[in-house]
Amino acid sequence: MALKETLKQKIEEHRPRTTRLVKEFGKVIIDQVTIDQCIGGARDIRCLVTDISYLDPQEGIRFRGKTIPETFEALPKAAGSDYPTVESFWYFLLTGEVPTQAQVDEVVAEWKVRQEVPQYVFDAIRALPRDSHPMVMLSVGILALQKDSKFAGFYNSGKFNKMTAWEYVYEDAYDLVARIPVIAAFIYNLKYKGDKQLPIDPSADCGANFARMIGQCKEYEDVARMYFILHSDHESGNVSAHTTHLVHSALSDPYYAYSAGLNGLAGPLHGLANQEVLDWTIKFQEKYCKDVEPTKELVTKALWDTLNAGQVVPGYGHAVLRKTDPRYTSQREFCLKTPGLKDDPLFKLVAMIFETAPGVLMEHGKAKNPWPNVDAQSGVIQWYYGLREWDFYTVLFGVGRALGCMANITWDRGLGYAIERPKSVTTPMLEKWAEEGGRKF
Ligand code: CMX
Repeated sequence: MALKETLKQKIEEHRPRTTRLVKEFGKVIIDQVTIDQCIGGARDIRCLVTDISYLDPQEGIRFRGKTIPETFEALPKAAGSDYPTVESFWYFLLTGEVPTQAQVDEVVAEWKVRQEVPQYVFDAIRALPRDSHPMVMLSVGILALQKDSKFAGFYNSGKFNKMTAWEYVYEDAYDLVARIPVIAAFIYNLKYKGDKQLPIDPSADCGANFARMIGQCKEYEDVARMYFILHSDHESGNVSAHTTHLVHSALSDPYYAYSAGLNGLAGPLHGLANQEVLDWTIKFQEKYCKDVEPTKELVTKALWDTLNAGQVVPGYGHAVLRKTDPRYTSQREFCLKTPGLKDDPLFKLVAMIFETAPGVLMEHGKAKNPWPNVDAQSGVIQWYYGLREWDFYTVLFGVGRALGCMANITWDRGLGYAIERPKSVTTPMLEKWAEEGGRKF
């Protein structure tokens, strides 16, 4: 069955479950909120729902119930590759079903039609100062696409219908995931390659096409596939996914929603951490290792210098995870099995930081999770393949994250989730409830 038909069936089968939960069990209590959660970033409060992915603090992410190795194992692979195509993963995220090769082929063919980016998007990005951060360019590019939003068109048509609204979100979402790699490649060539643009390869899948559009080698095709899949989704509470969900909950179309999500991803505590990791590591080399090989002692000193300066160690810690991020492990395994990369001095240094930083962070005693997250390992792979402009790394994250955010808001509309509107309280209220030992209901 074609992707949209499968999705339609899944959404229609799922709807009664959501309706029943709200109607019959709407008042069942599933969580409580403490003052530190209220002031401390709503950490751990169970008030979002998604079936696209789930993040276990110990185990890490599962996409549609599958761990990262299980996901890579289950999905049909790109021709001549050990990695699945991004297109097959898109089918899987949306439907929860592993597609057949024929279903993947259909998505690959449709993706090619959808990936054409209108000229006005490139013009809007070109009009920006060339030294704008590439995340600004990406966010502007996505927002520029809004003009032709099918969801906005449907809403404005006077025929808006809650039951079919998801179909228009799906159309925009699919266009967006197909176009964002092309926009990202355009930004790369504009900013770092003197605007020498490379054409779309109509014979290639998303990963291969991206590699070719940024002038990369054949091996990089798997890097792109792996990278976009690993960064796609991390349940709903992270800043980029949550922002996208929140903005779309006002029935803002997918372009408004994802442009906003990207602005959140651009924060150094979230997606920008991958650029910060490279910045930290290169500065470490320049400062401490001009004439000597890096050692654990030097790494320890540099980590303490960072912490004593009141800064965070980028790439370490997590709001939910309490173990090494399996997205880190997956990328590390890629490095270890890639000849050249496993002996690369920067990879060796990142490996040394991995051996050292958790102990330092434990001794420092603040971070609840001293282990590396996805961002600690991703930059070194890009660096090895010659993509050394590290302010571009968050753009790569943004291309991958689009898959999860767009799958999520398609389902948000399919299940008719409400506009998001949590309740605020005031400090005097908190002080009163604190003295009374809790709020009296
Ligand atoms: N280095 C130094 N201090 C850290 C730290 C780190 N890597 N991680 C957490 N801490 C500190 C926090 O800043 C906080 O300090 P204060 O009490 O002074 O405010 C304290 O430890 C407790 O924080 P936490 O509960 O362990 O972590 P949070 O849930 O508040 O924050 C995160 C999570 C990721 C923002 C934080 O670990 C961090 O800043 N890490 C470095 C940046 C990073 O790698 N971000 C990328 C995360 C993955 C992604 O989204 O891409």
